[in-house]
Amino acid sequence: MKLFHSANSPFVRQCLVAAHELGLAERIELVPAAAHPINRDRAVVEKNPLGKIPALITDDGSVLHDSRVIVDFLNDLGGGDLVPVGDARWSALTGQSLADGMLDAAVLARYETALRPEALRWNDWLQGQLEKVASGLLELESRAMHFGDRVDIGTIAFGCMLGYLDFRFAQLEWRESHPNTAAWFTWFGGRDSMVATKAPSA
Ligand SMILES: N[C@@H](CCC(=O)N[C@@H](CS)C(=O)NCC(=O)O)C(=O)O
Repeated sequence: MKLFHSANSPFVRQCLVAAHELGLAERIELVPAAAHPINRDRAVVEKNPLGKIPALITDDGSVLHDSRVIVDFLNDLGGGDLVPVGDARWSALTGQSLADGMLDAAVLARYETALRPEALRWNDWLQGQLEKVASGLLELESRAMHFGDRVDIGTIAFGCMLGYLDFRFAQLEWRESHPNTAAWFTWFGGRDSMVATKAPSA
């Protein structure tokens, strides 16, 4: 399998964390990609018209995206239980949805400050994105104390989202006002799968 990859992408990281947890990491060849909303990486666009990463090319040549589909596929391939069944399924899926929505907002906020020319920036819009992150963190704070030792699509997504905040938005100092989340992330962030996939400069 080949995975279009950037070590800075929290969505790619979710796939890699899942692969490590499932014992599949060795079977994935990482293909460096420079996904960018304007200067689109043509090699990625050829496989994923959206030009976004992650995109996975399976051993039979099929192309899978986005991160949720890839994690689900890897879980199936590895016979894992990262996608819970029964009642736990809906909570895990909704957690994944919340974390991914926070990441979408954080990545857009990052693009706004790192990519958009200064004269075109719109501070209200930026603040709106950061408010999504803030209200998501509040919800996570009420959930984190119930996570226990869960490792699934929901907790993986939350872990990678928090890792991205540490990487790109350290100034938010989210730990100070979210102690339950901080305590949980001390444990989750120390898992081998998370350590092995940490962004290099984080
Ligand atoms: N919903 C997608 C989001 C992926 C995404 O936004 N990836 C970013 C990199 S972190 C990207 O490819 N950005 C390039 C673009 O927006 O065109 C997923 O879960 O995989």
